Amino acid sequence: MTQISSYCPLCISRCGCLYTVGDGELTAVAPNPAHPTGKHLCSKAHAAVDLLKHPQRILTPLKRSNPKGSANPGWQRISWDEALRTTATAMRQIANQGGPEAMAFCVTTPSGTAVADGMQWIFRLANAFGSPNTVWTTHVCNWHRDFAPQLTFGSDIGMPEFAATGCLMLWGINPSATWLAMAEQIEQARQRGMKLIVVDPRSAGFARRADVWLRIRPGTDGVLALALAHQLIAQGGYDRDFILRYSTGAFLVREDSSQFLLLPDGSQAVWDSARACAVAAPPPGTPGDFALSGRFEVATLDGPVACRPAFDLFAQRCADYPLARAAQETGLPAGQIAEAAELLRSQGPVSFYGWAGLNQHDQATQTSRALHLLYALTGCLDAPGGNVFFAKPPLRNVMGRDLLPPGQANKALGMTERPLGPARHGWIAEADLYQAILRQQPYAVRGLLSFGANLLATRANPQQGREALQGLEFFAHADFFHSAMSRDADILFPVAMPWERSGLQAGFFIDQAADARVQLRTPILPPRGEARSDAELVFELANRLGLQADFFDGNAEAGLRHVLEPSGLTPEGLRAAPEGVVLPLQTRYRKYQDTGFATPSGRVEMYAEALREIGQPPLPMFRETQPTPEFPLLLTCAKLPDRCHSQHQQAHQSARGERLPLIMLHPAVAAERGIADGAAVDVQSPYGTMRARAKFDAQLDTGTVWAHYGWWQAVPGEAAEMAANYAALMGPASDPVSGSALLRGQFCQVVKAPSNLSFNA
Ligand SMILES: Nc1nc2c(c(=O)[nH]1)N[C@H]1C(S)=C(S)[C@@H](COP(=O)(O)OP(=O)(O)OC[C@H]3O[C@@H](n4cnc5c(=O)[nH]c(N)nc54)[C@H](O)[C@@H]3O)O[C@H]1N2
Ligand SMILES: Nc1nc2c(c(=O)[nH]1)N[C@H]1C(S)=C(S)[C@@H](COP(=O)(O)OP(=O)(O)OC[C@H]3O[C@@H](n4cnc5c(=O)[nH]c(N)nc54)[C@H](O)[C@@H]3O)O[C@H]1N2
Ligand code: SF4
Ligand SMILES: [Mo]
Repeated sequence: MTQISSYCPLCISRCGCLYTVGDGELTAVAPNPAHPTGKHLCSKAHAAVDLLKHPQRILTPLKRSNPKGSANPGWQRISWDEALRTTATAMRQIANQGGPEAMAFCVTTPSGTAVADGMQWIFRLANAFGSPNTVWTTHVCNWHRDFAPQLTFGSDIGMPEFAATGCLMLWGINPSATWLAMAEQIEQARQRGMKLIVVDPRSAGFARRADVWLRIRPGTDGVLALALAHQLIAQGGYDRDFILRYSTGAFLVREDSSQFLLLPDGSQAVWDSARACAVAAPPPGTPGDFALSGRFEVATLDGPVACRPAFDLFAQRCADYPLARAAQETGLPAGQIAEAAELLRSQGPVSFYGWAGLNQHDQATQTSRALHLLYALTGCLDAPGGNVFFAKPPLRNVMGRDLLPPGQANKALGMTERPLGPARHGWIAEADLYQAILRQQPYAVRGLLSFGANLLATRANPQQGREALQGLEFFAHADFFHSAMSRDADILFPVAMPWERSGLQAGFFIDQAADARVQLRTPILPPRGEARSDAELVFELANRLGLQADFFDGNAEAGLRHVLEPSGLTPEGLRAAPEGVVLPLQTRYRKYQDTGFATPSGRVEMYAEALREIGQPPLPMFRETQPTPEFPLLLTCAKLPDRCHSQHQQAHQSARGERLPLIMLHPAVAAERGIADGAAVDVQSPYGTMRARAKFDAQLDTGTVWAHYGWWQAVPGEAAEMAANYAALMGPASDPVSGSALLRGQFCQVVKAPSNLSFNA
């Protein structure tokens, strides 16, 4: 028996752990309390023992022998050589005929899998090949946490400094199920008295124990953020000095054009109240008592122009949501909104974290803007106890955007429609891929190489997705298991499981000490069968495609050395310290005081000119959505502790038989429809139907239901594939800036399923 210090790579939490190996098998997984993320493990970590030896694993390369669309692809074993040769030949042929952009790539999520082990190399392959089209998860996952805040802060949202924060807002994240190491930090902070506000439609995790649990109506988070901001502004409970010195709040906006007023020298203007005139905005950080409210006539070369400071316009927008209106739109008691505002005002330093609950909506850009502007009012960004940008291990990025030939980047699908969205980075949405395959719009995509992902279970419109995958000229998929997606592949590559390959984790996020740790996970077992890691597959393909010069001539170790080099670390050094190396990194607070914010103005962008320039509202604005008699309930979803998305059911199958998705509804909602607890129901939306089992949840609002997602298999008693697929309820709605797909906040109806249906799970 050997015990190996490592970390569980299966989700964002990256929990420090100890693997016990004996007789060529993984026998146990235990927490490693000495590791900064090692206090707890979840059932998924322990499932490794079963997953590794699971009989359904793909263990050799396979090719189909039956036509696409057949229920049985007729998989035939082939050699690695044949699989690689066929794939490289098809890729070259497609690029020769339609340009490299006709070949798309796809990668699963690094937050809910261990694909991070090879992800940078996968992106590098797409770039070196010349394709700007990689379907990723960011638009349904982390865009509004990591990229949308660039519109306001010029950065991501950082990380709450849990140990010092006075009041934390958990907004659309449930770390008790999705990020155990973060939940532990919150737990400790609670014990020392940190206040906690939770915004979530469900009573889950910390919602049950928060000082204020705001049981929001799904999709109305932006309204709540503006209403809270209004309370802070009306009561003077915001950091005026920060807003003046470090935001564009004082910048004058012209009433006639809604643009910033520019002085003849091109600089933005602020109103100097003492001199009663517009003056050039000083560099960020300069003290000065400029107007934040009021309407001013400014003399320009073209005559007088009426202007208001951006902050005044923002404050007006917030004032559109007094408590009564906000309560009505969000479904929250007015008193609770006021209570939350009072905590923000009086219990700072304030920090916040939001994730998937804010990301899967068609108004997500405006929602994130509203939340980030609310947070800017606190002045706590990058301040002690606020959301801090910890010092990170300095590693080299090898995604290889610089390898993409000139002119290719702008061809990314979705770039024209959403120039500020993920397409800028070469990340495309499945909806755009389907369109390009099925309608050749804006051009034909004919090939796909996919590293995991299960688009038909995790993205809207799986029916169209199925058609699109079947319409591909060539499709190769790399995975551990067969899935809804793999069924239509031409070639399947067997992927080594995380415990059979190495991975590098540079930073464990949750505080500075954790974030300074660099750990190299080494394989604890050899790969089963002929499985190989994603990185090996990439390096092999790069070789066959003649791209070896971009891949260290096939030497992955040289690649790792190159990644580590700026940090002074080496592969040998990391292998000798399996528990990781902690770099001597120090947090520097309020770095913006030296460098400004990485926005066009160098300040927090209160008024987003970048949005105005693409025809979007520069200040947060929301459309109210109303239920109809046909579809009266708002449907949302959440992650489950024992699975990630559509994964891990193999572990459950062996442990306790097939499970069925549940839909949670208030007992009164069920009673109105004659639905008993545990009964089979059909969830209906304008786009499709999902069969599920009803479960009562008296904590829910009577207008809200939530359901499990990620099921695509045929349901017992109901042969059709997709019959229990949440994704089938979702339509084409998406955010106009980010392409964030609407997976939450869909209006639906729940009815009893036909009575002849037998559920046996
Ligand atoms: N309704 C609804 N839909 C959602 C969400 C939601 O909350 N509600 N969440 C969204 C979010 S946040 C995300 S990130 C996406 C995830 O979307 P996907 O990535 O499409 O989802 P998964 O079901 O996790 O699919 C992972 C697939 O990759 C395989 N895999 C796992 N690890 C590896 C690896 O290391 N290498 C390779 N080659 N394959 C691997 C798995 O076996 C599985 O088949 O789903 C989104 N979809
Ligand atoms: N166990 C487990 N852990 C995971 C994953 C997993 O699939 N399973 N996936 C990983 C990945 S890829 C991701 S992105 C993270 C995501 O981690 P989280 O953000 O925690 O994920 P979710 O549970 O999807 O959503 C968080 C909360 O948002 C709430 N919510 C739903 N609709 C709304 C809404 O309209 N407004 C608000 N304010 N809240 C809403 C849900 O009830 C839920 O409690 O988790 C990672 N960790
Ligand atoms: S929360 Fe569970 S799956 Fe995620 S890293 Fe920790 S043990 Fe692994
Ligand atoms: Mo995600």
